[in-house]
Amino acid sequence: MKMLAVSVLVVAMMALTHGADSCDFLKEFGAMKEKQRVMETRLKDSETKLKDSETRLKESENQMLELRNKERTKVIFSAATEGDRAIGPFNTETTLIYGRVITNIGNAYNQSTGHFIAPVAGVYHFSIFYHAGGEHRVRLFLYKNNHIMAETHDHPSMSDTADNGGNAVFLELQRGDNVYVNMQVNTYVWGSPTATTFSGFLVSQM
Ligand SMILES: *[C@@H]1O[C@H](CO)[C@@H](O)[C@H](O)[C@H]1NC(C)=O
Ligand SMILES: [Ca+2]
Repeated sequence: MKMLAVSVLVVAMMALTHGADSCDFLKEFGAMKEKQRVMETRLKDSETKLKDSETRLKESENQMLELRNKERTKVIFSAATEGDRAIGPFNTETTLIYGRVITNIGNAYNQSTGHFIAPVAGVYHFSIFYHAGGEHRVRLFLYKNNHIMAETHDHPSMSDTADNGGNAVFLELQRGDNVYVNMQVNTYVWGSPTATTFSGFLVSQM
């Protein structure tokens, strides 16, 4: 509006000093007003475009940060049973405690409970291996919350002196899901700090 007032003043002064007739004066004034209107519209368009660009840039930045955070989330653990001793048999299904932590990046595995709690939603990979005397039954269940997702099983026999077995599985987990290994009733494994292990890692966040 200030610009318009100045324009009016300039045009009025031109009209006075040059003695132009009022018709020319009005024409010129009208043309200037139109030019100004066009320029104001263009300025508004540019401002809108700039705002759009800023919004898009902000969105891109947020997406980049989100991706970077996802990449930084590392969850990797390996744990083994402790001591060189028999574990079991028990008269109820019992969680096998892998008390010796080998690797625990992200601290999602708890060696006092034997539970792995997913810190983020995603696809995880788990594996279990065991060693046991062949004359005993071995049966380990890998649980997700209250559901058996994988197991490893060996029948008792007197003809083999030792068993080694295992299993591995990919699981889709929500944050807070609980993964652990139970020994079936009346089964047994050899508690070994190297042969009987439970491992897992986050493959991909979702
Ligand atoms: C592991 O579990 C025990 C028993 O629930 C708890 O007291 C302890 O704080 C947990 N450790 C970690 C590192 O979360
Ligand atoms: Ca056997």
